[in-house]
Amino acid sequence: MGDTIFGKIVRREIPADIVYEDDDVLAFRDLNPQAPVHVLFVPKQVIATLNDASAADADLLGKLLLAAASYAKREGVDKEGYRTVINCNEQGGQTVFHLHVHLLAGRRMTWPPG
Ligand code: DGP
Repeated sequence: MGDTIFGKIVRREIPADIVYEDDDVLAFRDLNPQAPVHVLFVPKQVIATLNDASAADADLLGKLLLAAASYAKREGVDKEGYRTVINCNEQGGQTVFHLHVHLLAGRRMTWPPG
């Protein structure tokens, strides 16, 4: 799988505002935040897109979502609510090909997304 800017962040080769880490997951603030809280949850193991995930990645995908939910609770935005997003490929709006879950909170989200 190709390396990306997120691989460099995972390996600490470039800086990021890291807010959470465990054995499998790293979370850091988005460089171009779209909400008052905008954090990216990435697996340390590279999966390029959701299309590239398999049954063997089920635990890892679950860990990403649970890490996002735990962070939302810690930040105190769980009750008012938040959005989690995985963009996939061009029409999904994916620009970095290292799978990541966006956590967006702190403002009212619109639906449908643009
Ligand atoms: P996506 O479009 O779903 O692939 O989201 C990629 C996000 O990554 C986008 O919201 C901007 C963010 N981003 C891109 N480059 C960097 C970076 O170098 N550092 C950080 N913290 N975020 C980045």
